[in-house]
Amino acid sequence: MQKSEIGLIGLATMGANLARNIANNKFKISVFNRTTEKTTKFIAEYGNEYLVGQEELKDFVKSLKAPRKIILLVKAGWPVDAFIDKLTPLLDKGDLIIDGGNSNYKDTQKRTTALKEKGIEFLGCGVSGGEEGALNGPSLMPGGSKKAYNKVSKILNKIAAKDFNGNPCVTYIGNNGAGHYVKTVHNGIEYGVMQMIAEAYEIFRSVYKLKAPEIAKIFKNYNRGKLKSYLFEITSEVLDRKDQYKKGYLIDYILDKAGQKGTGRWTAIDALERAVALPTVTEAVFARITSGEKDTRKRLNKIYSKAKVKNKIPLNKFISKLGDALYAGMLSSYAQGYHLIQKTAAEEGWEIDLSEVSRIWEGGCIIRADILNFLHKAYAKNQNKHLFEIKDISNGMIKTIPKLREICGYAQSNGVAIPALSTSLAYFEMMTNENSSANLIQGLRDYFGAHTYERTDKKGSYHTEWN
Ligand code: 2AM
Repeated sequence: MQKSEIGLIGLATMGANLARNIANNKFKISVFNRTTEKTTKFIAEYGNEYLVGQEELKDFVKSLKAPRKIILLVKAGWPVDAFIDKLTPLLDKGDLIIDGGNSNYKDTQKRTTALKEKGIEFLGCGVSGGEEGALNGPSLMPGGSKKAYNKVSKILNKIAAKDFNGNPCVTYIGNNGAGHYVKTVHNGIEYGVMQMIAEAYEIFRSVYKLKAPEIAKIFKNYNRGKLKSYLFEITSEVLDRKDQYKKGYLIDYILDKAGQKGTGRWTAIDALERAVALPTVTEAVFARITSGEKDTRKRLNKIYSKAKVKNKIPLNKFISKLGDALYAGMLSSYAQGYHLIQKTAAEEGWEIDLSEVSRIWEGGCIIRADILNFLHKAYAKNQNKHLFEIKDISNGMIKTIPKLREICGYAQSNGVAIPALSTSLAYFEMMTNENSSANLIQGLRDYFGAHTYERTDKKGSYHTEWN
């Protein structure tokens, strides 16, 4: 039997769909799963001349053309290591393992080093797009050696989604853990954007008392303009879905406790460790955590009365202002995420092209949006700039920031929590203010702890005898 071009281990939804995508593109693929029944069932349903399954790991490895290429799509964490350990004795020098799961980039760095010693190549490849993306075209963020990337670039280019110009949503991101890192930041940005959408929904619901399908219509309209994106599109669909069990809309029966798998938190922790400000993502993580405190919230809700709605802005005017506010908030969130990538790339020695990163996020992935095409062009000649200083962006910010300021004040005076929107604004205000209030912080630190301070008029470090 003819050997397969590539193999895939892990037949949960993402793995199964990615395997079908590869076979649909006429690359012969072998699949394997820890639990054999899954393989048998999958092959019974989807097997064909391009898609074959093996029950034994050694037969799976034997079925692959040399140098072997094996995609791992198993649960992130120790199961990845467990499989690598099982695989390596069966592999030869020059073979390649590609981890397509949501692995922590630090694990990817460790695995790259450990496998290199054995002569085995390793790529940590971010895959975004959920189940549908995996099947019809995900956005792919591969990191590792260029040599390893070149071994699979043909397949990755074929299976990826298409950007706005019809090119594949895949690019070589950089060495080592760079691919998984960029995927993590992608997920962090996703947390921020989703939180801002939820905050907008909350203002419509609690201040304007709109019903789910009315809010769905507003999001549908937002999705026709500069906010056009996958997340806005599916927001209107989620809000418009009638419940299948009871009268009314499904959204009103969904419990307000958000889950998380950890990539947003990793992004926030990494930003803290590297001392880069990433408040929108961090607040989005906190908002999910707060949502989990349902019982406490319920108790406290009984003690405190809600703010009375004051001076309502007419709905039509509000919709337009909020659209601008969301746009500015999203740009602020992107600015933070991109700045984090820039700083990390410099520290890790990765050459990450932010124009390319924006381009491969134009299609396939969860944050795909018209804004990304704008960022793709904006970064083309401005790799090292902060997003706020790129001319096309600053023009947009100058127009929309006043609306973000107005909306934040308005929502808060009406008792609506808008952590992501307000911190996106605060980040903008702080980053665009030459004179911060940290002179007072330094004065206080020097007062109680003799931490010293620098002066504006001369060099050196100073201490004052305050008492
Ligand atoms: P399973 O079907 O045998 O559970 C997503 O969970 C994928 O990762 C599945 O293919 C699952 O295999 C695999 N997986 C989860 N935990 C694993 C482990 N500890 N070792 C190997 N594979 C694992």
